[in-house]
Amino acid sequence: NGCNDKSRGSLIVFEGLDRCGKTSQSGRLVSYLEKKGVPVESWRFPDRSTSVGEMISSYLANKSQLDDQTVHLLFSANRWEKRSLMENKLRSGITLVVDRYSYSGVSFSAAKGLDIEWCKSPERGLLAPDLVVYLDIAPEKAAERGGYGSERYEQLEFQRKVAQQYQTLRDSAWKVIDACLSVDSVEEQIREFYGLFDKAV
Ligand code: NYM
Repeated sequence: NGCNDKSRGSLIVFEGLDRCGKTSQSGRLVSYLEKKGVPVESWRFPDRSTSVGEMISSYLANKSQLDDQTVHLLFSANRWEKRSLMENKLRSGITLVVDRYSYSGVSFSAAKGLDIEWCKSPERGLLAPDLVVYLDIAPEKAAERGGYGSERYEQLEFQRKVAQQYQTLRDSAWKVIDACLSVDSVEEQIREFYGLFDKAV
């Protein structure tokens, strides 16, 4: 997807279990790229600002009940509704740093026992990331980090299943980083991966 086209922005995705540090590390990468003068925007999924996103948010907060297939398709629809905007941004040279994407969609739903191929199919046709940063942390370690919040899925037993599903999704765009290193070392490694990736583009 335009990997050798310098005028296009890059799609960089952060993935990992809840409390692995994605949000702060993706924020740090955005600040770093801004300082380097790279046009960049920070994105996240679910995007809770749309009406689909509101339904997801209320489900995650346990304020509404939806069956597993329905919420899976809502998460996917939430990415589809942003697809053309994302494509336009990338085309206009903006790099997008995205906190969670299809890998979360598939891993969290497959962890509930849904068929993984079924989970993947609504993701087909979404934009493929150029670089995936997977912040690797043992579920037990993540649980120790100030504890989970009260949202759905934020439980050790479930996160173990999610971690297993993530492992089946690793592909050539993935860079795995040990999320138990210090915040600064993780940041440093992400910059290195970005540098190698940027040179290769
Ligand atoms: N989540 C996120 C899914 O189950 N499917 C998806 O497609 C996405 C993008 O939502 N526990 C789950 C993972 C998280 C939760 O995400 C909310 P966050 O990053 O905590 O706002």
